Amino acid sequence: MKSDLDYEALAHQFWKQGYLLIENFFDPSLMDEYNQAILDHYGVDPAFFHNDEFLQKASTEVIPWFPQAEGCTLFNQVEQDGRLGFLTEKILGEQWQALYCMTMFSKKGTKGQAWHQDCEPDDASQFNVNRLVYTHDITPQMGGQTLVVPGSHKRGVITVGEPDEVFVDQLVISPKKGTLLLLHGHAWHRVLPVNGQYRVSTNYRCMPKGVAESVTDICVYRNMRYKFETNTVVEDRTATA
Ligand SMILES: O=C(O)CCC(=O)C(=O)O
Ligand SMILES: [Fe+2]
Repeated sequence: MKSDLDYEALAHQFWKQGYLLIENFFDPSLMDEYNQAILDHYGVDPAFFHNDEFLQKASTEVIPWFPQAEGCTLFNQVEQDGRLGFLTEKILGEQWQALYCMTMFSKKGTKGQAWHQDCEPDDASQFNVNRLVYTHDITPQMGGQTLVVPGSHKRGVITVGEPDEVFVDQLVISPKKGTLLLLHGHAWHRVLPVNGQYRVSTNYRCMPKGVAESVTDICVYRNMRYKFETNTVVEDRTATA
C-alpha cells in the first residue's frame, strides 16, 4: 500500500492530464474481499439493468450496482481511506462531496463502454470525478482496458462519430488489482470489449462544492446525450452533425 505520496504533484498531474493513475494504491487482500463481494452480488449470469434502446444506442454493456445504498458496509472502507480523502481534497478543494459508490460488471463477450463523458461539459465548473478502484487485474488478453484521451477534459463536448473510433492520442490503461484511477467526468473515455470471464470496476464518484448532485444524470456519447433518470435520449447528436 502506498503511503509516501506527493499529493501536490499528483493533483497537478490530474489537472494537466484529466486523469491520474496510481498502481498498488490499495491493499491486495482488501481488493480480494471487494472482488468476492461483487461477484457474490451479481452471480454467474446477471441480467442487464438498462433497457434495450440504451444498450443498443449507447454501445455500452455494463450492469451497475450501488452497494452502499444497500447497506453493504464493506464498501465504506475505501471511502474512509485517509489517503484517498486527502488526494481528493488536494484536487477538488476542502468542501468536495462524495456522490455515490457504483460497481460495474461486464460479462464475457460484451462490448464494454463506448466513448463518453460522464456529464455535460458545457460549463467547465460542473463536473464529477471518478475514483475508480480495480479489484482484479485487467490484461490485454482479457480485454476490458480503460481508454482515455489525455487532456480531453479541457476540449469541451466529445466529437460526433463512431462509438469505438481509435483516436491517435488515446491512452490504453490496463489497471491491476489495487490500482486507483482518477478520471475527470469531462474527459473522453471508454472501455474495450471484454473477452475474459468477467470485468468489474468500483467507482467512488465525487464532485467539487457547488455542483448539483444530479450532475451525472446526463451522459454524453458520440451519437447522443442520454438522461438516466427518465431513460430517454435528450439529444440525437447525429441529426445535427
Ligand atoms: O470501468 C472503468 O474503467 C471506467 C468506467 C466509467 O466509464 C466510469 O466509471 O465513468
Ligand atoms: Fe464513464
